[in-house]
Amino acid sequence: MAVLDHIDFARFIEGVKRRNPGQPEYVQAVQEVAEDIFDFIQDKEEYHEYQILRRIAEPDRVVSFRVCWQDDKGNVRVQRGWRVQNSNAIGPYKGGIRFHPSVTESVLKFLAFEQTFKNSLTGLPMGGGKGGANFNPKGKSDHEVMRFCQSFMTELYCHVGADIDVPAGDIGVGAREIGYMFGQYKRITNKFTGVLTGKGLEYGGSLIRTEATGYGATYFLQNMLERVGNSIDGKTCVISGSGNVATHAAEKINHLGGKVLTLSDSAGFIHDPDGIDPEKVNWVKQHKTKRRGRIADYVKQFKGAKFYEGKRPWGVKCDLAMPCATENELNGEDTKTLINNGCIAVAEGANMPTDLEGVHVFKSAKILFAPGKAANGGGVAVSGLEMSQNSARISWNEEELQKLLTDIMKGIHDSCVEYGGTRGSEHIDYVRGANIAGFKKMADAMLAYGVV
Ligand code: NDP
Ligand code: 2IT
Repeated sequence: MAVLDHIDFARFIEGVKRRNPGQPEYVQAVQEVAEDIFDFIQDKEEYHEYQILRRIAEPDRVVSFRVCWQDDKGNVRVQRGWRVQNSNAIGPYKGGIRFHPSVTESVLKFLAFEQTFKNSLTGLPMGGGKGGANFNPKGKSDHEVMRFCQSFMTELYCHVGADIDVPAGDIGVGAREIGYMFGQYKRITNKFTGVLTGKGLEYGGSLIRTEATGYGATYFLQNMLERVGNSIDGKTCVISGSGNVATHAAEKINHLGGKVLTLSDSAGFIHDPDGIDPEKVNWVKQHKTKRRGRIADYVKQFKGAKFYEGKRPWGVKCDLAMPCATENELNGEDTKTLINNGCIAVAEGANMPTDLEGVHVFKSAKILFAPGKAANGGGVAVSGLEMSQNSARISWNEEELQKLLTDIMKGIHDSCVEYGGTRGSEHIDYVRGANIAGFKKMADAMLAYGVV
């Protein structure tokens, strides 16, 4: 076979930018991974010959569609929906659905790209995908959300399936939305299959799926600390977000003896110096999911806490940090502030919450830094276990699932250690470890398929 010249890094990134105009989040995600992969594949001729990196930086397909729905006043509304099927090299496409006004093709492409590496790291047979719409669920009635979900699934159903592509939740998509979408899929196809994960327990959902991402990210943090003879016990932790991932991370930090100081939403953050204990976390969960309320209301409920409007929590002095809200919520300045304030470990519950400059700061400061694709893999891992249970038409108990989740998180941690170490140093570059370990499995499967 004719072999092209080894392309250099700058030319590769230029090409990615040229082929994806106006898609900064996607370019950022590819660049962060490529920085590590270039070095790894340097002397591995097959990966060059088969253009593995170039092929990975091009989604298998992107489907986009119009989603028409009617609001409660009878107005016709139009949204745009997408499903990005990034790679099914090691299993059916798998990844969440996001409903948020900020959703664009670039955001979903970056999420599907990250998801592919994350799913590979779990060790389960899942490819990577992501979907969503620029729909804002905030302020919408249950009936409006239901009509939107039904219309969205009416467009999506022909692209997904239990052995094809299995969506789940993400920002703005939780149990309620999954229920509406599953109901519509079943209605259209007359099939009861594991086409979605994160389902209710009454209709094929798995125990601990709801908790899995936040718990898993905290287990990862604990694994990193234990490796260097440290622990979460007695440490303070700053958390951003107040949704599914943030509240379950807060819950687990409390279980493991840590003290949670902050939570946030898109309007600002609350700082509670007394600690956001389990009872307070429960209140936040109820307030954000059942009442669809705002984090600012926390200060009316619990004395001693303060709300900082329009601000992020990274200036609060802490030992540990868990960004659990959204992408690019931590920049280079924020990462320096955390380090200067004595933060020793960061585990990303969100996807790509640290921007490229921030990643470089964490890497060169050599603190314990777990990227989202490693640390937040617990959610999709339990989704993978939900798929297995659905295929076998059985349900595992909580104890079995808890054990599987902790084992999978330890497995991801150990893969990062295997590929992220440097000879002669105790330090682990978890970003490099995750990128290389995630890449290798996928790349080797692609080699087995030849040029497809
Ligand atoms: P939720 O919708 O449950 O919560 C999202 C939280 O983040 C809310 O507090 C929300 O505030 C805040 N937020 C959302 N967008 C922004 C923004 N642009 N600026 C500031 N705050 C924002 O979502 P999840 O908890 O499920 O997801 C959080 C992160 O975790 C995302 O990056 C997601 O991709 C990632 N993730 C989720 C997994 C899961 O299983 N759910 C698995 C792995 C990763 P507000 O209420 O004001 O919108
Ligand atoms: O980013 C993620 O890993 C998720 N939103 C969960 C995906 C899934 O399929 O459970």
